[in-house]
Amino acid sequence: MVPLWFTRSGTIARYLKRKVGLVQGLDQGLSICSRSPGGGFGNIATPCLFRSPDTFLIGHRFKSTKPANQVDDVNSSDDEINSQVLDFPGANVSYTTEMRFLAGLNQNRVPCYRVLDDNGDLIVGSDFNQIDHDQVNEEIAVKMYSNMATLQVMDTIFYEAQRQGRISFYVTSTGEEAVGIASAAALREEDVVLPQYREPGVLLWRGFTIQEFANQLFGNNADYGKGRQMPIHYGSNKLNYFTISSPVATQLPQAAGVAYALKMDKKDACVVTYTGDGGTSEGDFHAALNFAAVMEAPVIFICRNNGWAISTHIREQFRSDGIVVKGQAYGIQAIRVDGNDALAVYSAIQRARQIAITEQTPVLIEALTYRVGHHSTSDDSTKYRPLKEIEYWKRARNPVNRFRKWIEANGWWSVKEESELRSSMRKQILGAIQEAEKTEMPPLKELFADVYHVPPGNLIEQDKQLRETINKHPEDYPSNVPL
Ligand SMILES: Cc1ncc(C[n+]2csc(CCOP(=O)(O)OP(=O)(O)O)c2C)c(N)n1
Ligand SMILES: [Mg+2]
Repeated sequence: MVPLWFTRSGTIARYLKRKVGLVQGLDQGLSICSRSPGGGFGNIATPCLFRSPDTFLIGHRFKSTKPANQVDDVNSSDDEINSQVLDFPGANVSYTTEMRFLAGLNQNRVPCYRVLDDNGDLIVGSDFNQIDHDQVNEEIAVKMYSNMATLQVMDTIFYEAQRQGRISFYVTSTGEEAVGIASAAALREEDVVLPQYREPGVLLWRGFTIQEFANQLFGNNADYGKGRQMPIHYGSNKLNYFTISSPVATQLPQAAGVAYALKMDKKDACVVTYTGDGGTSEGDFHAALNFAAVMEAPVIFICRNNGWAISTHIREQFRSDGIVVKGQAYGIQAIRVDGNDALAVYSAIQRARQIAITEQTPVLIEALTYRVGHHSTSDDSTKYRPLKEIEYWKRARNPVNRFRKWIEANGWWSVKEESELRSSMRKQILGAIQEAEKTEMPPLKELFADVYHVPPGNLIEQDKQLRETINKHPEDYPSNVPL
C-alpha cells in the first residue's frame, strides 16, 4: 500500500518533481517505496525509488496493481504480451497482465436440475425428454415407486426392531429414498456399485431380498458377512454391490480403481459410487476424483448432499458452493440434481452413465436431498437441528409423495394398490425378521476365518484364549453361537 500511496499522492509527486525531477519517470512505471533497515517495507521515513528488481534497488511493483488506464498508458505492448502463450507442460496457458484472482464463491449458485415440480407435475420444456419418458414406462415407474414405499416400510420396522433390542444398530434412508432407487433404475446390472451406507435402495432395486436384508441385520449364519459386521453393512457379489465399509469415504478411491479395471478389460460398464456430504471432507474423496480424472476411469461419483454429517451442518463442512463445483477443479464434468426428484435423478444418471462409458471419464453428481431421519439409531437429531426443518422436508419436499403423484396422474397407481403393497410388505418384513431370528448364528470359528489361507500363530492363540474365557464365563456370552 505504501508505494501506491506515494505514487498517487499529488503532493509527494510535486515535491519529487522539484527535488529530483522524476515525475516523468514515475508515470513511466517507476515506483516509490519505503525501506526499513532490514530490507522490508515498514519504514516510511526512508523513501527510495526503484524501476525494476533487476535494474534498481529492492523490489518491484507489479503493473497489474495499477488502475487499468495507467496500465494501458504505461505499456503499449501488453496486447502483444497477452496474445502470447506459456507453453507449460500439459497445456498452453495464455498470459495476462491483469492480476485477477478467481472468485472463491460465485454470487450465482449452481442451479439444481429438476423435472418434476413439488406437486409431481412434469415441468413443461424440461430436459426429461421423450427418450427418458419412454424408458420410465409404467413397469419401471411402478417398480421405482414400489421400491421406495418398501424402503419406507423396511425402515419403520427395522428401526423398531433396533429399539426393541433385537438388532444392535440401524440407519434409515428416510427423505432420501429417491436418490438410491432412481439412480439404480438408470444403471445396468453389470455396473459395479460401491456404496457408502445409506443406499439400501440400490440393493432393493437389484433384487436383494427382504430376507437377505434381515439376515445381515441379525448377523446370522445366512449373512454373507458371517455376522462379523455391524448391521447395515450389506454386500452382494451376485448383485455387483461391494460390501459397505465403515470408515467414511474409503469406497471412493476403491471405486476409481475398480473403474480403471473395467476400462482395462474394455467392459461396457461403469462404476457408481456414493458418498455423503460429510464424506467429501475426507482426503479419500479428493484422491478418488483426481485419480479417476487422470486415469480417465468410467466412474460416477454420486454425492448425497443431505445437509448434515451426523450433527455437522454443511456450513461447517465446506465453504464452497456445495460439492458440484469440486468436479471442475479436478477436470470432471458435474451436475447438481434435485435428489428428491426421482425423474431428474434418473435422467441425470442415465446421461452420466453414457458419458462415463463412451467418453471413458468420471462424472460427479451432487444430489440435493435431506436426511429426515436421525443419522442412525445412535443419534438424536432433535438435539442439534430444529424440528421445523425436519418437518418441512418430511412434508413439503417428500420425494416419495412427489413421485407417487406423478405415477397416479399417469393412471399407473391407486390408493388400493398403495395399501395392498404396504400391508403385504409389512407382513413380508415381519416374517423375514422371525426367520432371521430363528436362523443359527455363525459358528465361533468363523470369527477367525477368511483372511488368511493358513491362520498365523497370533490368531490361533486368540481363538484359544477366547474359548477359554467363554468356558470360564459362559453366562456373559450368547448361548446361540455354536462353539
Ligand atoms: C473415517 C471416519 N470418520 C468418522 C466416522 C464416523 N461417522 C460415521 S458416519 C459419519 C457422517 C457421515 O456423513 P455423510 O457423509 O454426510 O453421510 P450421511 O450420514 O449424511 O448420509 C461419521 C462422521 C467414520 N465412520 N469414519
Ligand atoms: Mg450427509
